[in-house]
Amino acid sequence: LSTRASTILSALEISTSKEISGVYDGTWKGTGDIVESVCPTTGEILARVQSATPKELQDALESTREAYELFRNVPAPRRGELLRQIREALAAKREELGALVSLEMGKIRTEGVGEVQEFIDIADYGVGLSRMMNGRVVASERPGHSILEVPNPLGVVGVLSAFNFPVAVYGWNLSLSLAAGNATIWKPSPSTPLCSVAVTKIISCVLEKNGIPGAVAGLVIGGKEIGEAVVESEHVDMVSFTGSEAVGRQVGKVVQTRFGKVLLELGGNNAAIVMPDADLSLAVPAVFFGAVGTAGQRCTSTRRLYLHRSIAPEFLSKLKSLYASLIPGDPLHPNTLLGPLHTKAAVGIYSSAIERLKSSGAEILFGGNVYDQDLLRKTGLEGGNFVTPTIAIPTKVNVKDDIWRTETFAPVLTVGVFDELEEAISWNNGVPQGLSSSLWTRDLRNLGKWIGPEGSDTGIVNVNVGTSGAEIGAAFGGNKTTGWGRESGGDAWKQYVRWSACTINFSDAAPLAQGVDFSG
Ligand code: UN1
Repeated sequence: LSTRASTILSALEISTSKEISGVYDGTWKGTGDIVESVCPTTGEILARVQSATPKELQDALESTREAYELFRNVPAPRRGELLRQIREALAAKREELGALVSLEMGKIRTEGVGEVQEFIDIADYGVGLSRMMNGRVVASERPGHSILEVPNPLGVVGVLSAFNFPVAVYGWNLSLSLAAGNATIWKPSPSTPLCSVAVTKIISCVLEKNGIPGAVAGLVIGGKEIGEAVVESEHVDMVSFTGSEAVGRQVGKVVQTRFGKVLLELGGNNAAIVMPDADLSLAVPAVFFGAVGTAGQRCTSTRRLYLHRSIAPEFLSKLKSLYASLIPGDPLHPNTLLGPLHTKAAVGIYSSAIERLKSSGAEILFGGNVYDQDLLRKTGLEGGNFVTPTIAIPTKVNVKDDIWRTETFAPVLTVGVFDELEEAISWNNGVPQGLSSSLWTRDLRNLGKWIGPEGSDTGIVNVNVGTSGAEIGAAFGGNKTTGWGRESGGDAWKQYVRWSACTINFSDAAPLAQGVDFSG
């Protein structure tokens, strides 16, 4: 193993000499297929992780269930105290975990550390929430009666997360779920197993130290069949899934068939709209970060750019110079802004998207190719999945066309020019996905239109803020084929509880509602 990798792994007490257990339900185990963690920057195999066998998964599901049955009786503020300790333990390893995210996922260091910070933030939020998950008292129409709305723990929450946020998205789910009194079982992306092992180690330490069963935060690493088994399991009350639309559609159907709860975070195809009165000194760098940050691998990455005709040439020339300043590099290096794509397969998807754009007659204003291997060899990055961020201008905007409708998980930005805001909003809304969108303007009238009933139909609707980089306080999620799920802040916690409407009679009579008389 390279020193670059072994320093990071040993700082997190991940053994580099033997195979790593990928299942935790109070004890570490795993005798299933081997999952390899491959560094997207160098192609180096970082570790071999033992996944769950079907039997180990069933055992873990049972342990999680048992852990829930105990944990649901722990008072909520006490659960908050556990989250506070988890938050402290994560903060103590912030830099190390952030570096591991960069090493294994490929995002740049500040974003890797930022992702751990996002977990810390949502854990803080969970601490507060643990004393504020209030029900309500509702006025009854009957004398001497009261109606209570009581939030109780839900059960077991299965969290299926994606490679692109291997720490934060689990953090959103764990924090709310734990505050609510549930046990979780985490099935991470099989291509980022080390991040999930490192995070689970930190959390299990806190739980065990407090005498709480470790299966309250279980882990099962594995491939498709393990994911399917979690989704099908009657032990799992809610499935929170982040990933592609195609898989999400399956997950939704299967969970619905057994009447479980489901929370879906699927694709994004996010647009930024720039009005003539926008402050370009803010809008250009924001679009640059939105489209190129994380090498275009956020669900919230900017994929479509709609420019008002009057500012389009100036905007594009400024944006192009920012693109031209990019040098691909090791994401662990503090000066790098552009890391690799996560997998070789993603490079293929990038290339076919470029082909499709070219064959449709689109102008490639910038990029459009995989990085020159000779250039990469000079910096020792020839094993990495590097592609040039691309700006493409199709011959026209037709949101019915695949060029505009498909989410390509790579840094490809497609540009269109409009004359009226209404036209740009209709393009924004014309695609199947509905995650994030961003309008750049100083004019209140545009803002009102954008956030109102005729405005953007996405879950995240920003003004003078890019499409990506949401804080934890707002509910995160999207509409339409994005799956309608909401995670993180806002009222998202309300999905992680079982609501009971309790009508209580304190009187000496038993009147029926609506004045119904059944006395004969
Ligand atoms: C994702 O892309 O899956 O808004 C999550 C953002 C981050 C979370 C993204 N806070 O970009």
